[in-house]
Parts: sequence; C-alpha cells; structure tokens
Amino acid sequence: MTIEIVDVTITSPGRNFVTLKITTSDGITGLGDATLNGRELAVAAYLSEHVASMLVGRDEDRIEDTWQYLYRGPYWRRGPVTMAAIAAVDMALWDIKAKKAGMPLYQLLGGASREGVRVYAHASGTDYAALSNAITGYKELGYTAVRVQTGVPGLGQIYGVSNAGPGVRYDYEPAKRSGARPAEETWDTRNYLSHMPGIFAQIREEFGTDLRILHDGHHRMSPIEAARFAKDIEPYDLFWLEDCTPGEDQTALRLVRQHSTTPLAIGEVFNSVYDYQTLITERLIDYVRSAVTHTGGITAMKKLLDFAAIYGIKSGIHGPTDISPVGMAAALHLDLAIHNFGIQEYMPHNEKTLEVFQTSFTFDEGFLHPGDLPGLGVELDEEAAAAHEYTKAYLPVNRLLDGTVHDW
Ligand code: KDG
Ligand code: MG
Repeated sequence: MTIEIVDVTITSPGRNFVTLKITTSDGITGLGDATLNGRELAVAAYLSEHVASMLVGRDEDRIEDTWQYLYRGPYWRRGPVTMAAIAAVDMALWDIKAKKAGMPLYQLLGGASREGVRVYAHASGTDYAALSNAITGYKELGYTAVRVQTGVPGLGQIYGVSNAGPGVRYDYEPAKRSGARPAEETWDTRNYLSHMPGIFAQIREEFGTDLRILHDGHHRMSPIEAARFAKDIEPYDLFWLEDCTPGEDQTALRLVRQHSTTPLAIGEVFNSVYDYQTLITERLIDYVRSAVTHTGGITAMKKLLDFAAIYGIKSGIHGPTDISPVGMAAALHLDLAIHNFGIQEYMPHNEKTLEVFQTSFTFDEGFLHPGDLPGLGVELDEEAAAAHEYTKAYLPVNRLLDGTVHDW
C-alpha cells in the first residue's frame, strides 16, 4: 500500500494547533502533531508546500527510510520548523503502522514497562497563598508532582504564573492573542534569586517531603547565577530545576553541575540529539525535556532516550498545552514503553480542544495511560476543527527592568 492523501489542518480551539493527516490507499489514516507555538503557519507551509507531494506514492510502512529521506534529503537540516514537520510525518506513520497491527502504539515500541506514567501538574499563583491553594487543589485531584511558579516582588506578570486568581488552574497559556505583536513582560534575576528559595522552604514546610516539586527557570539565569540558585535550593530537594540557563549553551551546565546536586532538566527548545551531545556524554543533566513534536517524532525521540539511558539520564517529555493531544499521545506511548522513564509534563487541554481531538487517555491518582485503542488512540473531528479559525498568538517577549531584551 502507499500514501495517497496528505492533509494539513490548522485549528484554534482556544489556541492554535497544526495537525497532519496521512491517508493510505486502503483508507487507513494516521495523525501527527506539527504545532510550533507562535510559528504555526511556517510548519504548516513546510508540510503542505514541500513535504506533502513527496509523500504521496511512498510506502507508508517505511518509517525509518521516510525519516532519513526528509532529514538528509533536503540538505538543510534541523531547526524547529523542519523537525516539527518531520515529527508530524513520523507520528502519522507510526499511528498507521500500529492501526494496521491492531495494537496501541506502545506495543510496537516494546510493550508497557509500567502500569501508568507519573505526571506533573502546573501549580502557580501570584503569591504564596495562591500557589499553596493551587498545590492543595492538585493534591486533592491525586497528583503526586507539581511544577511550582510564583510571582516575584517588583515584577508584573511573569512566565508560568496564572493571574486568574486563587484556585486550581488547568489552562495556563503563555501564548497570547495579542494581535500583530507579542505582549511584553519584565524580568529581574536578582529579585527572583532572593525570593524563590523562601517559597520552596514554605512549600516543604506546608506539604512535607513526599510531594515532588519541580521548577522552571525558563532560560533566564547566567551560568553563575544558576549555579548559586541550584546550590541555594538544595535543602528543598527539588525533583528538577528546568532550563536554568539559555538552551543553546550546553557547557553552561558544567558550572551549575560543579556547584550543586539539584537535578537538572533541559531541552524543550531543542530539536535534535546533537543539541544534547555534550549534555549527555558529560552527564550534565538528569532529564531530557524534548517534545516528541519538536524533535523529529517517535523515531528520533526513541533514539535520543536510548542514548540518554546509557548515561543514566531519564525522560521528562515536554507536554504543555501547545503540544496537541496527538503529540501528547505520542509522548505517553513512549513513556509507557521505555525503561528510562522519569516523569511526564501534563497540562490538560480545554474542553473545546478535546472536542476537536478525541483521546482515550485515562488519569488515575497522578498517573496517565494513553489507552488501548489501535495506533496513537486520538481521533480528529475535522468539522469541529473547522469551526475554530487560526488566530495569531505569540509567546511574550521578556525585557529587563531597564528595557533590555532578555531570554524568555
Ligand atoms: O511554547 C512554549 C511553552 O511550551 C513553554 O513556555 C512551556 O516552559 C514550558 C514548560 O515547561 O512547559
Ligand atoms: Mg519549560
């Protein structure tokens, strides 16, 4: 059989998603997530203008060969747009193969290594009281791990903090529908460094030692600032400190490592195994944070995680709301199958999104399972998708208090 139809759907049920659908000559369909937050149309055009016609007529079973054809074939390699496009094709082909086998995808990846995958939720609040409320809410829902982000005195709205008032929030969304230009936020690392350790102390005091606490630095610290921070927060036993320094500077983490035993995670802005070469071989990180959607799909992610496993490094696959339910399903099948699973990020999608993408995920006491439908287990309702037109939305730009553009 061969690939017959290749469709790209852009939908915006509260936020934008790009989805690839491949249909084979015998009518089997596969879905792939191609969503790149704030640059959605670039990936959609890459797929529809350059990739779709190359796929038609190819054998849908040749997943590795198709991956290499799309990666090596065009000469220009890597980058988030290319790798998101390749990821979408790869996911769709695995979805088809698993449907043909009549099995959930994780069975083709070696079968389940666990009963469910531990997930972490996003708890945030503008101050400690609001944050504590959110953590309590997630604990009541059964979560055993939370990422905590809070406001910093002297700054306004900052990364990762919901300003929707107290209570549990499922749908913190960093990309803003701000018209032609991104919104702007302000930042001051000095305020952050002096405020945050006290927050972790309060959390440990209120919630005890069982709760897994994660935190995202969102690439904002210099190497020496990150080293100091990682050392200062050691007593609070974080599960991980994520993205403490800018992602493209792999050797920055040497300095952090030399000074602290706080576990480190990085990689949501990476798009290939080469972004990790130094980090993995020098054991500078503990968790790989790539998204399946941005790193070339299931084929590439499995190789990356196997490489990490050799060095005792675990997975922490990126799973914010800008990964569609299709990308999330790909992550969950991998999580269930691999041996070196660490934890999975989980921000449940809003109701409108789950009408467009019907999933078979189940959540039980802090653990997710992708379900046992053949393939990825996600259906796209194209009529529902068509009701939500693409709306320009951007991640905010971050400036220091004096106006200098800073890492976001
Ligand atoms: O598109 C960017 C978001 O996915 C990112 O800001 C979310 O840092 C993030 C996280 O850890 O989920
Ligand atoms: Mg992050």
